Amino acid sequence: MPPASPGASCTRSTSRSICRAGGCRWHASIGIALLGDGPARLSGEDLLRRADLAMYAAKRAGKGIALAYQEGMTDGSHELDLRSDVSEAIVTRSIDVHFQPMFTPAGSLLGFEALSRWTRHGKAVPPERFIPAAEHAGLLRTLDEWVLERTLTLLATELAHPHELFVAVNAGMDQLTTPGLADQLARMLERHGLAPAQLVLEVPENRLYKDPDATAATLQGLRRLGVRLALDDFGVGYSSLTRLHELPPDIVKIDRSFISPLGRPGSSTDLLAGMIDLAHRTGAMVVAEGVERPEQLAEVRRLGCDAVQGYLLGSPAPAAEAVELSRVPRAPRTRATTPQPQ
Ligand code: G
Ligand code: MN
Repeated sequence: MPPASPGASCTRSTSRSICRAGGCRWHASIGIALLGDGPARLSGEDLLRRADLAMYAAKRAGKGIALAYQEGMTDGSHELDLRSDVSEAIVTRSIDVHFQPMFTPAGSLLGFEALSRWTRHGKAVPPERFIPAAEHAGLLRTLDEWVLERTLTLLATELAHPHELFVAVNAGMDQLTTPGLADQLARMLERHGLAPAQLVLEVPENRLYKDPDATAATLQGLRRLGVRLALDDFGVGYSSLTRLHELPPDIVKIDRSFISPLGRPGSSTDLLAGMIDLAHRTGAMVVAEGVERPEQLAEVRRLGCDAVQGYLLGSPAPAAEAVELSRVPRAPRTRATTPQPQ
């Protein structure tokens, strides 16, 4: 808290916590706003509003403390509005599912990653904002189920050559700790006439770290079913090697931060080559994420990645574009589980 300068006007806004039975405990949350901090003179009303915002921030920070107003403080109502809007969008199924293609380095289509997209008041809201809001609203599971259903429907009924392709969905923490997930997926896949290996569940390393026991049980169930598991954003989370050892995953998706320097003068490929080798030795198929430039594609091809994904080859796009892409004639291939790790 910045020290109050002598003579500065000071507005305080306080609140008390509830009085609990069995002994009253009072807390004061104090919000402080100073006059004369900024270039423009504040009105009394603005000064009080700032003190109020600082008080709300103090309450959210755990009560019983004093906080001085800082630029950008809000009363939290934006978050509540976002939560309520995303809840409505989920319940009314107005969250869109886009699909980003994955290819072999030689250019054959392998499958698509499903990514939820939400437009609010005409503007796209990034998933990093609306996914936590959905989680807070208790609706992340509903959203994940909707994305899964939409994705399996696309593969089974809309894409050309469905049995040669796979689809990947990003698994939420809720899903991974749900005991009946494997049974639920088995029923859905059967209903859509799809083989379990045609579904890939993408899990970032960090998520596995949060509740290892509960997730381990779910992952074993998925493995028995034959749904494939992809370790997402590989290389930037905790205990990458432990995950490779314990799971081991069917697919390793190398985080784009390892791909972006490729082809730049002086950039070394030693670490990436080692990661690819390590993943291959565990039997995994390796996907390079975030391929944006031709030099990167040339490098990941040279280093032996099995699949590529990124804006250079295709951005996440509405289902109609995925359907269009699936119709493009291509070299004959075997079934959806290709390419096999080398
Ligand atoms: O964590 P995960 O790999 O599932 O993240 C997928 C996200 O990455 C999506 O939001 C997608 O829009 C974004 N994305 C996909 N391809 C690229 C790319 O080539 N570059 C960058 N920077 N982001 C990408
Ligand atoms: Mn992913």
